Amino acid sequence: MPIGTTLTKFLLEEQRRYPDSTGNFTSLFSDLVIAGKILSREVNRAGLADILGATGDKNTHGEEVQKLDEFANSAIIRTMEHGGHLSAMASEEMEDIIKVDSKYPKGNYLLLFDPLDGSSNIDVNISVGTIFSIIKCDNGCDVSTKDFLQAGAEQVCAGYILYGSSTMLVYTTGHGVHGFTLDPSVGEFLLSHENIRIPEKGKIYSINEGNSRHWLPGTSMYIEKLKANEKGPSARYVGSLVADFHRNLLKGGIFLYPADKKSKNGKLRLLYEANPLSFIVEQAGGKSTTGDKRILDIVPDELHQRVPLIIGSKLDVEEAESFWKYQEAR
Ligand code: P6P
Repeated sequence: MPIGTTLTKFLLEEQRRYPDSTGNFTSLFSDLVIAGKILSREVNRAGLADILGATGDKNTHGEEVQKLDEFANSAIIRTMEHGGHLSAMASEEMEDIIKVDSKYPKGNYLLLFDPLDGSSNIDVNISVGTIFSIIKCDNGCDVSTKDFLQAGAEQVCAGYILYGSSTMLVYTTGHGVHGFTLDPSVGEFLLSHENIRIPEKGKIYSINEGNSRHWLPGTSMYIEKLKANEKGPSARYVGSLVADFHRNLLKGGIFLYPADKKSKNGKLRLLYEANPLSFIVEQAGGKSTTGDKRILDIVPDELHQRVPLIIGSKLDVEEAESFWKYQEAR
């Protein structure tokens, strides 16, 4: 498709590939795009509105809730709940699933999302992002938490919206990874990166070296090996998952948030962080693992479970995996 094609047109072209499609998914995705445009506006004016800073509340994980976090969470729920395509949603900001109110029609999709990942960076104007995952629910509208506990390989769609120097939406439905850049002057996401492929090997590694005192031996050995190499990679770590992932997706590289002595399952969440990014990276030719297991094969036990995440260029991830035999029992 030509550069500059609108996301709406791209989605309709995608839909035409399936003669028996109902258009439900396209409509669902279009609602999500509206939420992304709303969040882009708010994130880009956060410094002006009384929307910076923390609310003083804590989220389900005891983390400080930033005002924009709260706005993003409710904006997505409000935009998505009446479309008639979802039975329920799950948000990083909320302990329990959000069932679509009975006053609205329901559909057979479930939406999982991290409304504003990296939100601690908001006040210092560092890129943040929304991450989303769409799965099917088989039993119609009688949905419960267990319907969300599907392996990442079951995802219908995964994507993220990066609020950076420009706002980009990147997604996959299993037919490649495609990137769209928001043109605020027309209020449309325009095709800018069709069929993104991650380089097989990169020159960037991303890990919080401040945690090195907690690292297990395999992690330490791998990072030391990278550093010992004369032509080794550069370190790049924003502390905002979507920003670090997106840079590595386009340029090649590896992002690691491994299990360590302090966090036996790492920090990042399986269902609405690791799974969607893993679907994307595999569709782009990359790899995503816990160090021992393919992320997309993990059958979740709970909605907000954490998982170690090593994700990026295929050869880089495979090299990291070769060191995981040295990890002591956690
Ligand atoms: P640390 C942001 O809080 C986040 O969830 C991700 O966006 C980011 O990759 C990670 O945590 C950073 O965590 O412990 O390195 O500050």
